[in-house]
Amino acid sequence: MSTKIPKIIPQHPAKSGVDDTDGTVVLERRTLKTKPPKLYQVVMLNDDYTPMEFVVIVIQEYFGKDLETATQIMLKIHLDGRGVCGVYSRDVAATKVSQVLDAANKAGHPLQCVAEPLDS
Ligand code: TYC
Repeated sequence: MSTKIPKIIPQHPAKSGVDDTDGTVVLERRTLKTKPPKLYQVVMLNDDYTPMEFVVIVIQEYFGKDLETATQIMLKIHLDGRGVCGVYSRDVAATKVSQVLDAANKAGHPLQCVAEPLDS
């Protein structure tokens, strides 16, 4: 007695499904849709102790802002409690956070920043 084993035909994923022509079935379906990577904003937080000049230097150094823009961001953080320094992919945002926290720790300042996912 012989058992009939359905043949698996490699197909273009978008065309996966039942092949009516010879009765064989494609068992695997892969989607072609790739979503753009999630973005993260690096948010810096205010505190009462970190010098304004230090925050401005950090924003210039790690977020590529010029002096005027860095000063505006620092003042926004000082007044509102928080401010966005930049928007990046997850890994880059995490690296920026580490760099800022490292620099702040080494200088003995309590400056904090976090990466927050953006809705996409
Ligand atoms: N509030 C601080 C001060 O008055 C300045 C400051 C600004 C600290 C932004 C942190 O993320 C910060 N010295």
